[in-house]
Amino acid sequence: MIIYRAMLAQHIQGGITLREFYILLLSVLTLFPFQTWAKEYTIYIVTDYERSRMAFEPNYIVIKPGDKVTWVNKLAETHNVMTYPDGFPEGAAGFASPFLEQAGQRWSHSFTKVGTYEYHCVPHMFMGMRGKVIVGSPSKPAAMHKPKPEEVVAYRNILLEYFDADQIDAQMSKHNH
Ligand SMILES: [Cu+2]
Repeated sequence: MIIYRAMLAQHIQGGITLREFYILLLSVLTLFPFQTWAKEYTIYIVTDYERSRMAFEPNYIVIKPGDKVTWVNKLAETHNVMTYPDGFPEGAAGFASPFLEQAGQRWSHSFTKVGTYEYHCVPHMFMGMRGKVIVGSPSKPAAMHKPKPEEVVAYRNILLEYFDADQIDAQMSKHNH
């Protein structure tokens, strides 16, 4: 660190001192905080009765930390947006929206921690209604959340309101919970 500072001081010789450089850097960061550059993304929640298709569009996006994603329900059909119990990076939090039932109803989430977020719609999980948000760069498998047994039980209980136990257990073992 000391060597680095010395090198930096050499590189800005003749201009400003290192102290002035830090003061300048600090003022720039104060004037243009992180949030200034945050972007907003929209994902449509699509209900297509004719093709028996329920989907998030797009179902894969890459964003930056601080960006906000808003899910918008296109039709008056019940959907939600919920991370799988192991579908978010270690040290981050999962998320779950309330049920969106009306056309035009929306829900937003801001992402701060880098990594992979895998989510689905609980009522239409078995129709393949899922999506992925990559914040910064994808998580390595070891960097994903490992749900505690009680988290898995709580998740299974939510699913039991919609599906048969057999279906759920087959799905959960496939997903390696
Ligand atoms: Cu759905």
